[in-house]
Amino acid sequence: ESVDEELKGTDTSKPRGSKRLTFCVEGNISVGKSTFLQRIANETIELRDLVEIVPEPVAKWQDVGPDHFNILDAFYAEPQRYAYTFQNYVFVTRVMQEKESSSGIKPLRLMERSVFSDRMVFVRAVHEAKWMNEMEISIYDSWFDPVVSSLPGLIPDGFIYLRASPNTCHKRMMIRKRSEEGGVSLDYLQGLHEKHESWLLPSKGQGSGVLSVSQLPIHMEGSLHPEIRDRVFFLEGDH
Ligand code: TTP
Repeated sequence: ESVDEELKGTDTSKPRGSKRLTFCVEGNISVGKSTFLQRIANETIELRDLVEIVPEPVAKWQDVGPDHFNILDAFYAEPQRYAYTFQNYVFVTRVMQEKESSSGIKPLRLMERSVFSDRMVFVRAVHEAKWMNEMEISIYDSWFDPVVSSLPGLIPDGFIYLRASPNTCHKRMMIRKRSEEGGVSLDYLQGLHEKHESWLLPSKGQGSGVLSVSQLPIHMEGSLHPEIRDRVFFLEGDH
């Protein structure tokens, strides 16, 4: 409800004809991003006409081309072989998804994840795990900033961080049982959690309250635009 209030507030305070706002919903694997977005899309009648939901293109990763390759599965089965290929395809599908949703007229757009979490969370994790080698990370880095800068639709007005303990996410992942994620360990989720934290909440002690606005700058590290500093909303999701 607090989020609904927040979003309504954000939206109605905007004068007619002003730029559409885009927020990206972030958080660990299985934290509940899709559920959160579906609730907004389906259960909150007043918001339905105001908010366009852009889900993550997971289905595109599970069914590629006429041969129906499952690249998400290939990545988890052989991460060292496919991490770069997978992260490259994740980026490309986000660009396609953004293009498809860019002509919408609803004043608020909520997207599941962003190229920034790809870069700041997953690409870092696979590099640390040595699933991407130095050459591959250099290739990724060499195109990331210039390509993102040339596609302004990929840069959101802010982030909504759904935050829960890695334990909670692990339990939810076990219940969901997505077949590709059988080998995802609590340790891996712990690593992803820490990367979300240092990216979106670089200073600890800001985690209380149902909905708060972090006034803290986002770590820049070359990949975040200064205009989205101070625009991180976060929700505690352990319940
Ligand atoms: P998530 O983006 O975390 O989506 P989800 O469906 O788990 O989210 P929720 O339950 O909160 O709705 O990840 C989808 C899968 O893709 C997951 O196994 C992690 C993997 N993944 C990567 O390995 N690299 C990436 O860059 C991204 C975005 C996802």
